[in-house]
Amino acid sequence: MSTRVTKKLVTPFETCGATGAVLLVNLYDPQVPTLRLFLEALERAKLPYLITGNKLDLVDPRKVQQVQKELGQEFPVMSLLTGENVPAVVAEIEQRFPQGSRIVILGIFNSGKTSLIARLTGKDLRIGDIPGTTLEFEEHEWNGRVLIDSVGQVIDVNRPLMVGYDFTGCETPEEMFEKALRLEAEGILSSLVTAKEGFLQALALISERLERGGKIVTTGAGASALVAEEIAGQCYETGVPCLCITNNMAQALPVSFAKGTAEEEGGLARFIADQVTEKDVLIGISASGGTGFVYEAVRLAREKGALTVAITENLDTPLGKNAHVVIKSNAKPEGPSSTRIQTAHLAIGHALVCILAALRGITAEESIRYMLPEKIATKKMGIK
Ligand SMILES: Nc1nc2c(ncn2[C@@H]2O[C@H](COP(=O)(O)OP(=O)(O)OP(=O)(O)O)[C@@H](O)[C@H]2O)c(=O)[nH]1
Ligand SMILES: [Mg+2]
Repeated sequence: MSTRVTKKLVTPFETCGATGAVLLVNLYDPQVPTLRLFLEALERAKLPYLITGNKLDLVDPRKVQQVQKELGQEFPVMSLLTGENVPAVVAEIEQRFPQGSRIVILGIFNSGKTSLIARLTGKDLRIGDIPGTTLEFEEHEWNGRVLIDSVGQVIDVNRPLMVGYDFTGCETPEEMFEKALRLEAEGILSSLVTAKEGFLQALALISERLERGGKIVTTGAGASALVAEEIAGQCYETGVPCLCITNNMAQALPVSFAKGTAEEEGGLARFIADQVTEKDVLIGISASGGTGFVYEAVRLAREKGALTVAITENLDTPLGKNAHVVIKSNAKPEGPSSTRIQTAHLAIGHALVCILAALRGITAEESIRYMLPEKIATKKMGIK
């Protein structure tokens, strides 16, 4: 019923035989543009649905109103953790979907889909804050109905030309190019609101650390490793001491061969945290917020007294929870291959380093000096 596409999942919920759906909204990190995709797909499948907000314990009433406004409808809200308003939501599900219904529980990862099913059925199910705890569709009997647990990421397979971008409607490479660049720009601009508060907080705290002689350490995996490297490079061009450590094996070689580090994520996390002192800043970058060595390095560095900053798309994740400050992008939805999130993270990183430079009064001339090659005498080839 679910098809694995590398790390991500296709959810053709139209084929799971559902007669109704509950769309769970994580009020703490609602990700409205992705929820709109879910709603569009529900409308297309003509499936009766009920929206309900979860994690009420983590937000104030203003946030609830804001999410409801953005989604253009009111819906019941609850906390599966504290139990607040859960009976009312359950009653609404029962009333809405008669006995014999097959109800698919939809929502972004960590919205509490499996938690809801566990609560209703009394079963002991796998629940956790790592993105993608549930990786298969699974059916559970409840009260004369079937509840179908689903995966927390929808890749819309009805858009066959969607890899990184949805090219539906584009006929020529020129149109595709224009669309791709517009979508990249949108990913940056829609992060303006979600990232601003964390960005300004991080900026002030990082400035303090740098003034007191601290350095920046950046880390990330895969595409986020490239973002981490670029931030470190920009730091160097503006005179900020910065070290970048990723899971790039070429970079980890001396350590990995000698000590076995990087064979498992815990070792790499320890290695990264070892390079961070209590004076320093660790910036952990992870689009998902669930990269093991990144969130663990952040936890360890924080324990040592370092300032920790997360750049991520997903707030309600181990990385989001472990860092002192979260700079949240809002570039989703993506196709199976994410591009806009990294573009947004690069823009955030560039802004961070350039504003730090401006605040420190670094001039263009000084910056050029940081970039000039500096020659020092070196031995002749072959002399040992
Ligand atoms: N604070 C808070 N946490 C909650 C609530 N409901 C669930 N959680 C937590 O949120 C995390 C995700 O819960 P799951 O039920 O695994 O979420 P899911 O939607 O099934 O996630 P995936 O399987 O990854 O798609 C877990 O750590 C839960 O304990 C709530 O009402 N409040
Ligand atoms: Mg689950």
